[in-house]
Amino acid sequence: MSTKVTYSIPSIHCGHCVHTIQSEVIDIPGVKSVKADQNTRIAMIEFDPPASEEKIKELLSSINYPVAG
Ligand SMILES: [Cu+2]
Repeated sequence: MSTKVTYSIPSIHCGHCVHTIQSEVIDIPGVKSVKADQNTRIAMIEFDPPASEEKIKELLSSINYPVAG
C-alpha cells in the first residue's frame, strides 16, 4: 500500500513551478506519482519506500518550494 500525501506549497505560482515540482519529485526513488496544481497550490504525491515524507519535504525546500506548516 503506497503512502499518499497532500502538501500545501504556497510558492507555486505558475505552470513552470508545477513542472519543476513534478519533474524533481518524481526523480526521488520510490515516488510513484506527483500531481501539482497551480490554482490550489497543492501537490499530491504517492510514494513507497525508500521515499519518505522527510526526503520529499527536504527536496521541495532545496528547490525553493517549501511545504507549508
Ligand atoms: Cu512559477
